[in-house]
Formats: sequence, C-alpha cells, structure tokens
Amino acid sequence: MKETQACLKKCVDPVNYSDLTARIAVQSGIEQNIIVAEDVHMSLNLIPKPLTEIILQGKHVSFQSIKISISPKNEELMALADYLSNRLQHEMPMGETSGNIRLILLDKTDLGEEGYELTVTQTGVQLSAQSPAGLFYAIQTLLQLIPAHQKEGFSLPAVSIRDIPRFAWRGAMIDVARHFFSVEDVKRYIDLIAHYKMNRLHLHLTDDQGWRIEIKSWPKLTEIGARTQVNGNGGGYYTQEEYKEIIGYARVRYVTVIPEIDTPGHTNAALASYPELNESEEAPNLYEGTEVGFSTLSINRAVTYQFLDDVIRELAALTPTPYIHIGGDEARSTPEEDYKKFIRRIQEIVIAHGRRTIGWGEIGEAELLPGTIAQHWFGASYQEAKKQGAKIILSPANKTYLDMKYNASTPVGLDWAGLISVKDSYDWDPGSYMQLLEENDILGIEAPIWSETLLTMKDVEYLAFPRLLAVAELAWSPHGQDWEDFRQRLAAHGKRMEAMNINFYRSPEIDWT
Ligand code: TNX
Repeated sequence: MKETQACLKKCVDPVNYSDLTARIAVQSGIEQNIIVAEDVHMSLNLIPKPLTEIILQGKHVSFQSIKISISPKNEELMALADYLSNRLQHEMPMGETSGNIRLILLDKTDLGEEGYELTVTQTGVQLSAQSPAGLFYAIQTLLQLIPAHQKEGFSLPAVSIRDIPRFAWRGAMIDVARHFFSVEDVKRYIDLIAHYKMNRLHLHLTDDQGWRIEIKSWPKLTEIGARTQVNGNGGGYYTQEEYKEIIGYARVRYVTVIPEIDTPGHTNAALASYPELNESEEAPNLYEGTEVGFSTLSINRAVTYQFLDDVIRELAALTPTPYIHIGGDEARSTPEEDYKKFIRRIQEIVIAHGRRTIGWGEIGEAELLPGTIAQHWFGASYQEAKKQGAKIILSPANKTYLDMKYNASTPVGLDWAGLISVKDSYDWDPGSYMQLLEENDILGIEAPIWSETLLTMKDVEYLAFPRLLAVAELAWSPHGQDWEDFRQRLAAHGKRMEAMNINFYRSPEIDWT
C-alpha cells in the first residue's frame, strides 16, 4: 500500500500523464468504478493544483443534462446545489435534467475543514467532504474540469481527486478607500477569488482619501469623509445594509470578510470629518493625493477611544467575522510611545467586542495581546510579533502586492516594491521565505491590491490576473511547486479567464493557448 502511495504520488506529478499513470491508478484499486482507458495523455490544468489527481483509465464521461442530488438534505447543501446549478446554466445552457452529480457530506473523514474528494466515473460525479466548505471547493474543481467554452452538454475526464489546503488563510485584499468600488464590483471580486479557493476578503475600508463604511453613531464619517477619492471625482461608501449584502454574498461562497479600519495613521478622512479627533482640534481638508504617513488620530484624547469603541462595536454587530483589522501601518506622525499605547488600547477594544485583532506588521513593535495576528508586508517587525506568539499572515510586498506593475511598461500600478512578473509572484516558498518563520507560524497568504492608480474593475483585474492565481495556488497547494508546471496549466486558463470575462494581462511569460 505504502509503495502504491509513493508511486502514485510520483506518477501523478508530471504534467503529461503517461499510460503508466493510468494503469497504476487502476492497479492500486483506489477507484472501483474504473472505465477502460483511451486518452490519458492529458493534464487537468487545475489551479490551484490538487494534492492528488489521478486520471482514471477511461473515456471522458459525457452528460447531456444534469441533475444534482444532495445528502443529507439540509439548507446549506440545498444552497450549494443551487449555486452549482446556477453556475452550470450560466456557463452553458442545458436542457432538462436527470441525475448525475452527487454532493455528499460525510460524517468523519481525514479531509479536514476544507478538503474534498471528487470522482468522475461512468456512474456520475461524486463530490464528498466533511464540511459544506469542502463541497464548495469540490464544486470549483468540477467547474474547472468542464471545457471553458462548451455550449451544449458536457464531457468530463474520468478522474479521482483528493484535495486538502495547505493554509487556512487564503486571502485577497482590495483597497476601496483610495478609489471606491461598488457593491457589484466587490461581489465580482468575491466570485473570482472564491473560484480559486480563496476564503478571505480583506476590505481596506478607510484611509486618508476616504471613509467607506456607514457608522451610524458618527454620521459625518461618510457625510464628509466619503465625498472624495484620489484626484477627486467621485468617492462613495457602503451603507450598513450594503455592507451586510456583501457579507452575505461572501458567506455563501465561503469567504469571510475582514473589515479594516486603518489607524492611528491613514486617518485623514476621519480627521477631516470630526475636528475633535485631531490633537489640535482642528479639522484638516479632505485629501486627494497619494502621500502616506502625514495623519494621526489624537492618542491622548479620550474621545479617540470613544470613537474607536463605537466604530468597532458597529462593525462587530454588522458581521459575524471573528476578526477586525485595525491597520497600524506607516504611523509616521504618531510618536513611538504613543503608537505603542494606542495599539495596546485598540486591541483591548477589539477584544471587548469579542473579536481578534489583525494589524499590519508594524504592530509587532507594540505589546500584542493573546490572539492578535500580524500581517507582514514590509520590514522585519513581524519577527517581533512572532516572538510574542502572534500568528503571521504573509503579504510580502515584493511577491504578493498585486498593485505592483508587471514590468516598466505596465500602464497602471506602482513599483515601489519592485516589478513583479507572473513568475516572481509564483516562484517562492511561503514556508521558508521569511527569516525566522516556520510553516507553523504562518496562518496563510494574502494578496492585497491598493487602488491609488486603479479607477475601475478593469484596472483591478488587469493587475490581479493572472498573479492572483499564483498566490491562490501557493496558499492552497502542497509545497514543492514547479513554475514550469504552473506556467503550462496557466496557459490553459487563458480561455477560462476569457469565459469569465476577466480583463487579464496576457503576460508573454505564458504560452497562452
Ligand atoms: C503601502 S501596505 C501601504 C499602502 C499603500 C501601498 C501601495 C501598507 C500596509 N501600506 O498604504 O497603498 O503601499 O502599494
């Protein structure tokens, strides 16, 4: 058995499967419903790449119509079946249905909270997991098995896939403060990240240039602070109802939304809305530039903490998220001792509202309370956070910042952390990349996209895709990734991204098919 496992692993890894691979899969007896092999010279081209994928000896299995069944029959599985049938109809209109896709929740497995198994045989498609989240990921894989531009019916490769994520935190962040993005835009981003098995959407809701979430106890935050954005023209915010709509949309895609209220720096929009939050008690003008590091909440005035308590209370009430992100970055106008005092106070407020604090790496310089998480982006403060027992989210700017240009001629984006090619974004190992961090210290990976230069979703998509797929794979797939292999799978995703209408960058590093 051990030998078979080893061999399977070895034989399953290559991009081009040989007849041998299929034969071994058959001989191993791991799959009972084996069909006779014809075409096994194929790669499934899945992103993220599953833990194991075995192409079964067999023809493609064809369906003219589909019928989805669920077990057990409960609301959550019904919602998943509904989601799947919508996705299938959306991608290819089909006639009336008759049963062949089974979603099964298993009692006990070693698949963990998000793992799944997926088999396609002549008897149908079986997706099984121990949690609905696992089934959701099985569905994403299934969607990628369907040819990208298929119109009628569909034919799937006969496969057996077993898949478990490497990291629990697989995130994307979007900056809706520098430029505002609508509820519809955010929903689209959720759909896109969820398809690549990401499970966290961090919303950067406030910054110098805008405050984007309605806070009922401090209404001027949006009456005044949401009026502008970078270079003026526009602005905007989410009402609490709209914010809840985003959260609900994310929840059925197994995405947890993490709200960020950036403090004590990056606060000009709040300071412009309420003079009492300033040390001078004088409100600055609204800000439409892109400098950082000039604003700070007053650290010693009690009203600052009343303000934060109200904001965090309202946010916590709006959302079931266990996390509140308090920013903490680039507080260059906050004296060091004040910064430490502030970070300690704000963690207490977050805890008082039953949540865990996340902050950018710099918070490692302050005292961290149990449960606090540091998000590394630049510098070495994450090491201080680790020494205090904090878990780390990895967002190294030179690898995961999707707002960096691909090369010098990329028309949008920034370059302060370097130019990041698709290969750069993929070809590093998160488990060993960071000095003094071990796999166990790392909660996962998150890819931020900052919007100083991004006005529309088209701009966002152009920078995020295809690098977001690279980050998604690093976060999900077992380590030992291979750029050549990814490059070839990515080539096949061009058609898929087209089918999803994604405005992706057709990097010359990839031989798009
Ligand atoms: C650094 S990352 C920032 C942001 C900018 C971003 C641009 C971080 C915690 N701070 O304020 O938008 O660079 O790439």
